[in-house]
Amino acid sequence: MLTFYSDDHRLHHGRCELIDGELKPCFEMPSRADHVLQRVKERNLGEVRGPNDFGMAPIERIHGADYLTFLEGAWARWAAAGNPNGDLLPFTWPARTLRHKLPDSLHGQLGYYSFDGGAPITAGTWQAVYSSAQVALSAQREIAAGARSAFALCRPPGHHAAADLMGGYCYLNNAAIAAQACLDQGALRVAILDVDYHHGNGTQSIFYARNDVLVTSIHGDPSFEFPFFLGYADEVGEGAGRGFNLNLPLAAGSAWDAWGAALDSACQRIAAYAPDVVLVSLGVDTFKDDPISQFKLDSPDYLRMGQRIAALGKPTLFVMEGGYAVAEIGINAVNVLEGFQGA
Ligand code: OKP
Ligand code: ZN
Repeated sequence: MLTFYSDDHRLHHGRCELIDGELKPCFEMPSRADHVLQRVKERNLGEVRGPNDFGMAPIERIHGADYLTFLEGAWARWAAAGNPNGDLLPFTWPARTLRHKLPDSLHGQLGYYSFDGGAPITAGTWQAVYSSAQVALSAQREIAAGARSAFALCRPPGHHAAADLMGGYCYLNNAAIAAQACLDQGALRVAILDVDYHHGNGTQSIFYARNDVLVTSIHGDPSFEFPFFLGYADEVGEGAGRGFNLNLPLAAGSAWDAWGAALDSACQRIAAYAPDVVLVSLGVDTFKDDPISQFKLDSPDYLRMGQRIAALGKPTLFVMEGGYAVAEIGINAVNVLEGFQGA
């Protein structure tokens, strides 16, 4: 299996996030990708390639032009306005009772284009997220050209990013951009399987009214877990997309018995959909020692996960999402890929 990877991810290194009233170093850190890359090499998974540059057009198929302009230019505006000592972080959002009108100010726009305070913009964020999307697109090309599988080692992750909204460490929705590229290059149906511990609210919202992308997700129940405001089982899609969104929320403490049963359900729905391509949003924050999550998967479970996905018998694009137990993230992510290949 080919892996696609860019060193540009290093240009995005947020300093802190607010956790339980304290500023702590961001869990979403560059060493995450380093560990995955190191494990890919250790296990001889296959060649590692840099991304091609497909430009802005495939990104604009998913994200709004105004949002992209804001994201690309935010740091320069922040720097021009003074001498930034910290990262750019939002602190006011257009919640209930407030107007959803784009204000002129940088901080107002930052709140308008985000849904939480967990996605810092730094000097190198735009270059990093742009390259992360190109990594996903490069792996997608491999699938379009006939490969059975490919691995996009994306960082920053993407599944919380909606068409014009960042949050949850995510800015550009790499998986959605790649799924749309599959369709634009001739696929009729793409199935997304989001195995990250957190619900992929961005991916769900992007495809919610469409039936050419089936979105399935297994995640911590939003009644207790981030992102709290999307990801319930009764969200089944709308309009033409009705019946093409499947959420499988699970209780805190879920281990392989419950998780594997949910994976079976998702895979049955995907098989019935008969997709041309399966795209896996591959988060490994379901791991028992993940510092911000509450599932109990163990490292060998990730081999089983890969085997079950392989049994779908479809061309499969793996796109890296979360996973914060930094020392084990490589083992767990590559176990999914090895389970897939060995099956
Ligand atoms: C991104 B991905 C924990 C705060 C959680 C956001 C988590 C984003 C996860 N106290 N903040 O889905 O792995
Ligand atoms: Zn996650």
